[in-house]
Amino acid sequence: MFITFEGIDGCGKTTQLNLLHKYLKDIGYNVLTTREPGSTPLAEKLRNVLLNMEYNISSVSEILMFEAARAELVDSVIHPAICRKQIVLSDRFYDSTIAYQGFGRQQNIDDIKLLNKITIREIIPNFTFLLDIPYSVSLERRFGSIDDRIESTGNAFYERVIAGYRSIAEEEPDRVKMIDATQSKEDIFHQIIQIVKPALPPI
Ligand code: T5A
Repeated sequence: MFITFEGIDGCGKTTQLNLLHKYLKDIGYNVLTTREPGSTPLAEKLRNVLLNMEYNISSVSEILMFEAARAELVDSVIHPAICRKQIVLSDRFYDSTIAYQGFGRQQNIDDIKLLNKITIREIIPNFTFLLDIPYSVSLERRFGSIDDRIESTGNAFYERVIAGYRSIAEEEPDRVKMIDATQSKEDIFHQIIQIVKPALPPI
């Protein structure tokens, strides 16, 4: 089983992923968590470049670096873990590139979908939890932390990313479950569990 968490920066992905990880481990599942970009030595190096304010990266290079990080992660971590029947939870996956680079940076979405198809090797999440918050809430939750290269892009960019995520959820309602993430952590987790529990494989 493969579950991904999506949404704009500060939406609470990591919080919910950690709660689900603990819940599944406590009831006896073998769970692996990953983050994008990252979770392999090369992908973590690409993450440092992608988020670093020092670099002025073209939109096309940015897409290709996110895709390269994803290809590394899928090949060396996610695919083998799924073959071992582990439950994999990922903090972001290919929807991020459609939302941020496609909608946010206004790059060609069909081209991104093709690149995603190449990198994911037919690994599609069983569920994707889209934690939906307004940009103002993202700013509140990130108050006091220093913006990285993506976070510094600004309001109009994030409004397009939010709209992009919502359209992905509308296109694929069976996979992408959109949750109002302005609710409490506990209420959000309760909704996630209600969806995940009936679909869990036997231990
Ligand atoms: N990116 C990534 C692309 O542009 N294209 C791509 O293809 C990919 C893969 C990666 C950046 O790269 C971009 C998107 C990103 O800009 P990241 O590692 O995913 O960055 O980091 P962020 O999205 O910035 O994630 P954060 O760790 O900042 O935020 P999370 O994980 O969404 O939120 P979390 O759980 O850390 O919570 C943030 C704060 O809010 C509180 C938490 O306690 C914490 O303080 N919080 C809540 N407060 C109130 N109510 C709730 N329900 C709360 N839930 C959490």
